[in-house]
Amino acid sequence: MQRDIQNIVILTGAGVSAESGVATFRGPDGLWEGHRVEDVATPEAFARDPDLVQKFYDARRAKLRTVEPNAAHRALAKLDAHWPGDLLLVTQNVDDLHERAGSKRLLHMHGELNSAWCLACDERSRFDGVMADDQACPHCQQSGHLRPDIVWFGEMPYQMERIELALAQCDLFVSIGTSGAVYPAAGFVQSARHYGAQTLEMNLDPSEGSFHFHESRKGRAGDLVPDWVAEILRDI
Ligand code: BV8
Repeated sequence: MQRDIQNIVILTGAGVSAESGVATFRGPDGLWEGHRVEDVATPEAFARDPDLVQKFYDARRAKLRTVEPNAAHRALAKLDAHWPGDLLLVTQNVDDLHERAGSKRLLHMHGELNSAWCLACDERSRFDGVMADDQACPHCQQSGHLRPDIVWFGEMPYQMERIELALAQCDLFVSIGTSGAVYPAAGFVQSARHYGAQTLEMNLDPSEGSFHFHESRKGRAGDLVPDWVAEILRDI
């Protein structure tokens, strides 16, 4: 690694949670009861069949209680605790494994399973129950207006200005466990390179955007990420 790395942006995708037992989207385990994510994770699907979509997210929210962070999540949390420069972990994942491992400088650009968005009062609140049961909003107490606080296809990802600023200021952009299939996240490597950052990918298979990266390491996140964190912390 270059010695003059101060500011780091890390992007993670479903591959970082795979070894915790959380299904990825486009791998062999990537379908949910025969549904492609693209067919369920849309406002149109929610309008057409809210119960199906709520059940899709209720099932994934319940699954969170049965899984634990893995070595990759823990290594990234260690980096968060010890890195003296700027560090922003941007996750596409809607699970809570990065925060449970201890990452603090973290944002969920595609939302979170453990958050509910009330369409009656527009407030968001922590939620770990069953949304298909028409529970009341903790803020306005009205029932039947909660939707998963998830960014669906066709919806604007969260905190894009903050992400773009971090990409403009970073010296190193690292992409871990993502297929590079979904935008705008898949375009972050090009933005980072445009601003002169070094770029590193760690993935089980080369992503769709692998050719954009200066360096690409092939393997499981649970193996590659702890080694990389040890390497970069050795250089500080
Ligand atoms: C938007 C929440 C605009 C749902 C998700 C062309 C150009 C630009 C945009 C588009 C375009 N065509 C269509 C679009 C729009 C669309 C898009 O990109 N579609 C794709 C399918 C082409 N994008 C959007 O709609 C986005 N919004 O563009 O808004 C806009 C502008 C103005 C105003 C309003 C709107 C919103 C996208 C967000 C959709 N929501 N998630 C949910 O989670 O239920 S996306 C979904 O895919 C997940 O968030 C997931 O994180 C994301 C990406 O998937 P990955 O994380 O990469 O997972 P995947 O399974 O694909 O890959 C896993 C990888 O890990 C693999 O490479 C595998 O090899 C690797 N792996 C596996 N095991 C391991 C491993 N690696 C390491 N170790 C292991 N053990």
